[in-house]
Amino acid sequence: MSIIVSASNGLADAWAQRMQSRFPDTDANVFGDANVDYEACRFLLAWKPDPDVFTACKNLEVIFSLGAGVDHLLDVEGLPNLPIVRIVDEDLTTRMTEWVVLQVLLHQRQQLHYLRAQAGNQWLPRSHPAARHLRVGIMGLGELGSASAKALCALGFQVHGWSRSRKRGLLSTEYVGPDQLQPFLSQTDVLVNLLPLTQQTRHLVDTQVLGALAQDGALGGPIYINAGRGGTQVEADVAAALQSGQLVGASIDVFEQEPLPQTSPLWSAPNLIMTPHTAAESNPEALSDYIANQISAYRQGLPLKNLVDSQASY
Ligand code: NDP
Ligand code: OXD
Repeated sequence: MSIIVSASNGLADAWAQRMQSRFPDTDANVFGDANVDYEACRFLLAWKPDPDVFTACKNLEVIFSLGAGVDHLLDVEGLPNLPIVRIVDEDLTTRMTEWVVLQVLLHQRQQLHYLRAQAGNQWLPRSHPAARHLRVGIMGLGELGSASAKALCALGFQVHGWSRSRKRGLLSTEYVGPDQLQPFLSQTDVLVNLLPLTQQTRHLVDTQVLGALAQDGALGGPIYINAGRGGTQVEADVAAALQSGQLVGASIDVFEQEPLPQTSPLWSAPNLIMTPHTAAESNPEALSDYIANQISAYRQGLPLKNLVDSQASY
């Protein structure tokens, strides 16, 4: 019952070593290593895996996404119809919460203005709205969206959310489904996108969605923040909205093509903070116990947790 890792992010060795030390009696290898008995592999740990792993490892039983998102797996040719477990862990959730809160505060507290002023040796105080006067709308109230919502509520922001199904009691105002997208947007000064990439969410955030955000907010116009997936936004529309002032600021961690091509209009868009898909990294040291514990449970006949819904694709 050996373990195989296929990850194109430079962390495959680290994951295999962690699994090997957790299961000394089991082989844990990286796909492509010499002398691996691929037919013995039962567990695949994958991040944007090599499609050949599915041809070589014919006896897989469970696939572990090395991330909370699974779009990187679902479109790989030859993906077998097996249970897919995604990462749901406090370490990853905390990292994402930190990033979201940081970005909301950077815009609320006018940090881009102060960085520009400092670069020009200028002392330029500017007032900022109180948290209680800003309406933050979170698209995607799952593991990550809910945690960010709680943290922002604790700081005093007015937080509401939009998802596919109602989360009873999480927030006083929740919007559900396509019919409630417009009312959700019209009450939003700061839009936080934490949606998975699915057929329904692809290119959802476009000129129309950005144009439907509240225009009368305390920051003088809306802010857009995305750490979900780049494919959920139309990047040319986001860049145009920043250029025209329709958006007064944005923070983006995820892009349709990564690394972001040099030709992207986002590189020169004003008031945009970009990070290179580092909002919440899946750290092998922090997260290997989560996967190892699930493998142990599975071997004992216990159910797997945090399985991907193959119909919903997340
Ligand atoms: P979850 O599956 O827990 O939550 C997804 C949320 O999105 C749910 O609330 C779901 O609604 C909602 N949703 C899905 N489809 C739709 C739709 N069509 N309309 C409205 N709402 C929808 O995922 P996580 O919170 O764990 O992760 C979210 C995403 O964050 C991941 O898929 C990944 O893409 C991204 N991510 C990015 C990272 C980074 O470093 N930038 C790190 C980790 C994750 P419902 O609750 O009703 O099911
Ligand atoms: C993830 C990611 O999905 O890092 O976990 O993007």
